[in-house]
Amino acid sequence: MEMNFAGRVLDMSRCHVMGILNITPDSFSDGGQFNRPEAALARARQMVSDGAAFIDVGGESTRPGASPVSLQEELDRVCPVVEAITAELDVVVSVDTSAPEVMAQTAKLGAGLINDVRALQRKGAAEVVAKAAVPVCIMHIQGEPDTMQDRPDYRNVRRDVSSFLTERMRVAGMAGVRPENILLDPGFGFGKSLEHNLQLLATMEQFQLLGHPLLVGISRKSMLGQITGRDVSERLPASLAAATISAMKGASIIRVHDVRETVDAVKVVTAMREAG
Ligand code: 7PJ
Repeated sequence: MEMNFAGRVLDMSRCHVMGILNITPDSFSDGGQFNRPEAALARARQMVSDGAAFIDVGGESTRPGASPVSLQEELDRVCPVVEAITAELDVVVSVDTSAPEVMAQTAKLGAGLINDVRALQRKGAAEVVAKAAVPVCIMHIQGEPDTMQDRPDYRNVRRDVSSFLTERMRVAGMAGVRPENILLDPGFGFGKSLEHNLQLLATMEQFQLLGHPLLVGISRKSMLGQITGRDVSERLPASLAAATISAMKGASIIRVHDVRETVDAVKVVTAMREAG
């Protein structure tokens, strides 16, 4: 199960770590201190030497209540960083965006993955991804980021998330996105109560039946705060537990803030798997 990310070919039957690089002034967990391209590049270098196979560059905060960012502002934040990382580092650059224009421009600059938490629902997004012929992560979300936690509601969360992903894959396919370029993500925390998140975690392996590699992001999320009572700065142990569970349940990419520690946790799962 290989996937080609702008020339970098990875075996998706293995588990890889994606480091989060927020280029937002209001990022909830790093305070947005990696604002300038040079500082962002330094952080990316560190994550690559810690073992990240992907760097996920994001210029829009999807935190509930975050202020919206203009297209020009998002382009100004993200493009220089994508350019700098692809020029220097041996890593797949992923771009966390829902804006078709950002997808198009960053794909031209060498981005190897489009990570859209709105599942290509913005007008023209699927067409841009198809034309760029770049892999895309389609994530489940219920509602819009600013209001999604108001009243999350499902008949059966696993089945509802599956149906949504299947429908979004159909729309992407109609626009010309090739199946071998699609990754899926159940979208932890995106319009979900703690119970919904736990049901998705418990049944994660079933999403493999959809036939695409899985990407999972749980790092430092509020569901871990709800379980442990810990503040965001003290959620590393809980994040490692969630990463380990995800790796055991077949996730191909784990999106995290703490790359070095997560790489070690994933190595234990991989070693066990290779021995068995
Ligand atoms: C996710 C994401 C996730 C994917 C964010 C945060 C919120 N992209 N972007 N999956 N979460 N694919 O990191 O807490 O879970 S932003």
